[in-house]
Amino acid sequence: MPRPHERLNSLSASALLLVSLTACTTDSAMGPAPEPQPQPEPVVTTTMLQIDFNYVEVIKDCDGIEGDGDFHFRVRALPSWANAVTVHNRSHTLGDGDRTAALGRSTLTAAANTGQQVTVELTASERDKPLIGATYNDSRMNNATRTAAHSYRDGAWSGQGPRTISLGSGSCQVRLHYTVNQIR
Ligand SMILES: [Ca+2]
Ligand SMILES: [Ca+2]
Repeated sequence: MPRPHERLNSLSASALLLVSLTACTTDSAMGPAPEPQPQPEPVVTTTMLQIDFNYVEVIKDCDGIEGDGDFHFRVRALPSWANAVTVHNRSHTLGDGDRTAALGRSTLTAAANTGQQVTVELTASERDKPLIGATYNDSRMNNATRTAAHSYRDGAWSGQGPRTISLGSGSCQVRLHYTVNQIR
């Protein structure tokens, strides 16, 4: 024999069930079911990142008293959701303290999912020519590469603002200057 309060709970549950069933019955008695409405397109939220590749600066030209350095710079943006973008891929003759012109701008749009990433990559070489024989890359700047990653998390991109990527050391050094801005 259930105790009084248990019995009351049981009655309440039955009453709720009854109300629920009654509601269903009433709805279907109101007439034919309404036409199914077309489903709205799912909202795709996107984010937009703008990267200005400002210039590559030659800090030390890898040639010293022999003259200006004979550089080749490649700059790429590598989005995790799309193909790599080659921003710049050219040779330059530059001495200590010289810099390239502006390299360009990449505007990248992605689904706003945490984990999206853009890697900025600088690759540089400096050519030397012996008195006799073929040119070769200076061993201190021989397709040197370095990257910096920017990732999207909870609505914001990491590493916004002015950034740099440096290659080399001592008398053979270059540096990419770029700026990261989240547009959306
Ligand atoms: Ca050199
Ligand atoms: Ca050289």
